[in-house]
Amino acid sequence: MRPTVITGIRLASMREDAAPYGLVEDAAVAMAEGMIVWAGTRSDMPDALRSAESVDFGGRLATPALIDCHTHLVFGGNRAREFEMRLTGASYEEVARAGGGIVATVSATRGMSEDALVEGALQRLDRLIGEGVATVEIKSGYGLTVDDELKMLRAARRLGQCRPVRVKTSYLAAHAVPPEYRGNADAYIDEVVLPGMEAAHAEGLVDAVDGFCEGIAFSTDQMRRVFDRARSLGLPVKLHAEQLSNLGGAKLAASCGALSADHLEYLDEAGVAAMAAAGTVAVLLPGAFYTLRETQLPPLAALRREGVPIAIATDCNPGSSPLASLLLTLNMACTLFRMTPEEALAGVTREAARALGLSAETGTVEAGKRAEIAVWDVEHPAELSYRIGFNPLHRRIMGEFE
Ligand code: DI6
Ligand code: FE
Repeated sequence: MRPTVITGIRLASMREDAAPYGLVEDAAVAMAEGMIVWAGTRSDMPDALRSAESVDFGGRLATPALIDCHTHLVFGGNRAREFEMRLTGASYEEVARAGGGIVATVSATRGMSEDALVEGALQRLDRLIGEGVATVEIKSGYGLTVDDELKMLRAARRLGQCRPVRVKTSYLAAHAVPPEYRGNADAYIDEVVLPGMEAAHAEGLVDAVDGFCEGIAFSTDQMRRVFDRARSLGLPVKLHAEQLSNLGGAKLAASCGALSADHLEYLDEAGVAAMAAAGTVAVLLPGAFYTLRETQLPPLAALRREGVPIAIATDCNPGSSPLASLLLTLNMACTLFRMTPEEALAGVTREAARALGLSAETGTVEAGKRAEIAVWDVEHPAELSYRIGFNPLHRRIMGEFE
């Protein structure tokens, strides 16, 4: 197939070896068969590409297409009522203990068909795609029976067929203890989480295994049992850790070679060191921090000092982060966490790809990666983080350029 070259772009390739932003003025990117075959300064372009068909973008900014590496995009109902309760004083944990919270979404999700779940999630997925997202991770975790977890994962897989987007699934049956197992988390793991994992894996529905390690959810010992089974099936693991308290979840995750540990407001030095040693990505979720009015900041200085890769994501879910905008997430990461716009953009491109085990395929604009590029009506990449409620996407390129 003949290559196509895009020109008239300022390129923020986000290559790690080319700070800041991997910026290239007057750049060109050549693609063929869905792959980037060459990227760089236009005047350096090999002669063979000069006669290729080219499209001029009039000086716009090109970045890697965005990656939302932590979402709960598939769910039933909404939790506006709980939002009201929290505004009159109840905490997230109190709502959860009173049978609301995650469990409320579980009953709504159990009551919905796979088709209805797909339809509901498409609304949110289309918002993300409309902001240049090409890859989205989607978790189960609101079914909490074998059949309902499978239903959620099938819905997630179907989303990737309904739209030109890459979906990576995470099996999150260890998200909450359902009411029928209240006080009996170990039995829930034995009777639902582990057999459900085997069934979902056998159907090709699982790209990674996740859990929620927290006082209102599962202990590190319980998560270790879940991770041991995941690893025996050859599945990568990740964990919601240190979101509301410090149970040492990140350390456990790192010791299991986790792709990522997510949330991390209460992460301590030992957890940071364990993640650094294991190469586990820190996925920070400013939408949940904002919604829960958390005041404990994730330990950014320590993460930076130890060289832990940092990604950010929407955590789109009906309770703690009803957020379907990755651009707003960039702004929140900068304003709330004091991340730099460059770190934030890396967090939804290169580092988000790393958090999903996709570094070889996507996350930067360079030869050998998939042709997944976002073209923006902005001059400088910091503008993507700076504005609030503004979507400057001009064009999203996903594989083939038509
Ligand atoms: N932490 C979160 O922030 C989400 N899940 C989790 O483990 C919240 C899910 C919800 O409230 O529905
Ligand atoms: Fe989450």
